[in-house]
Amino acid sequence: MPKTALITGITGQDGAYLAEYLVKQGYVVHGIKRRSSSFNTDRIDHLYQDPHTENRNFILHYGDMTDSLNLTRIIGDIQPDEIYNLAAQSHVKVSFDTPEYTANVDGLGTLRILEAVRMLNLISKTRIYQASTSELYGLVQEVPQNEKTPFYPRSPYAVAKLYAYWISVNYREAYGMHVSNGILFNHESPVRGETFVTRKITRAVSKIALSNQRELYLGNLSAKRDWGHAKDYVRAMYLILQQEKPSDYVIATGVTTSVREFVRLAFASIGVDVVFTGEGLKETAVITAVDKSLFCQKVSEEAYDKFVKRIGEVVVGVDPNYFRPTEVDLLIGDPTKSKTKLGWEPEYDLHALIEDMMLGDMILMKKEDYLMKGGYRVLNYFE
Ligand code: NAP
Ligand code: G4F
Repeated sequence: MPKTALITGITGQDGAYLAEYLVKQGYVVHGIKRRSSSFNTDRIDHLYQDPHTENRNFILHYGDMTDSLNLTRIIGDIQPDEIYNLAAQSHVKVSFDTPEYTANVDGLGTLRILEAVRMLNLISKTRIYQASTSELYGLVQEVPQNEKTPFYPRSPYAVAKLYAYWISVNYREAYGMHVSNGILFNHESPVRGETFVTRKITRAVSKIALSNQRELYLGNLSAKRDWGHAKDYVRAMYLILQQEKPSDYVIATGVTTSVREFVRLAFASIGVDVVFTGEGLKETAVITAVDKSLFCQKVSEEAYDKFVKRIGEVVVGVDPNYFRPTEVDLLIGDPTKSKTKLGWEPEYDLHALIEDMMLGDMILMKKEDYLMKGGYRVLNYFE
């Protein structure tokens, strides 16, 4: 019999990569998606199977992390071998605007899953992965951070995730459940949500190169993150649930980079040198040189002629609206435990990650460029 997995948050970045990975491992994958007024399944459309297909191995259910009855019914119907609880209001800045909702989904949502498994007498059958986060370390108490580093959350998101972390540990200890926390550091990809900083940068750099955007505005350029690739990180989730005993693991690359440096590397990947000058709100990045052959190879010859005229101009500025009331300044993980116990190794370094994201966004933005230039008649509903 193939194993059955249930993924909450299957329409998100990690949900999509994990679903694809588990289908390849021979699993029957069930996912919970929210009802929304427009399609929210872009990332998993390639896995979709018509409901009339026999022996489907990819099945979606409507549900919501705020609805206990719905979650309990789905878990009872499927009786999964593994649950990957990835659903969350996952944007740190947005959690300051929606703290109660974030607590409900990210904190209590986890409790709802755990309680459903307990009430349905699935404790001996169902293993649970909880999507914990390096945001728990917040105002870091130790550098680098490992499984024993004390937590100091700095946002409503991180506080909600702190509850989820500890309620998972508590159910493991109180009821002997196979529940594990993956304390994942930032991981990105070409399908990363568009408002997280890396994707905001790779999208903007692509648009700026095609002359469809003049400037990019960011918040705290000095924040440092340990950025990996989501493809590598979903493999770690799977490995965590294959362990005989449940435990908590840091998943990270062990390398940290500032937002400022990420911007510089994204431009450099298409042959553009930018230099940062000024301080605080007055800090800007200016184009200083363009490598013609790399730019033409990665963008296009047509775009080069226009872009090269921008040497000396500002392309990045600071907008305080993107600052957070409390910031996490530095994250860098120590993945020793996951490397030794899980045998996990990331395949992507930061350069490979940026190449992958820039390639994806350049293709996307070229398509948009084509559409903007009249390749497609945009529907106007008020016409
Ligand atoms: P993401 O792209 O924002 O995906 C979040 C998923 O949760 C989406 O499928 C979303 O549905 C779903 N969701 C949100 N609210 C929900 C609700 N009320 N009920 C049901 N589903 C809901 O996040 P991600 O980057 O894949 O991250 C996956 C998980 O890992 C999250 O729990 C996140 O907090 C955690 N995490 C992420 C990172 C990272 O760097 N990516 C690091 C550490 C931990 P829609 O598509 O409909 O919005
Ligand atoms: O890309 P970010 O929004 O990610 P953040 O806050 O680190 O959270 C992500 O990673 C966590 C793991 O550590 C996850 F748990 C969480 O769900 C999410 O996936 O911001 C990264 C850094 C921050 O310091 C932020 O202040 O970039 C800084 N930043 C600077 N300018 C910006 C911007 N962030 C965003 N989103 N937008 C900006 O314009």
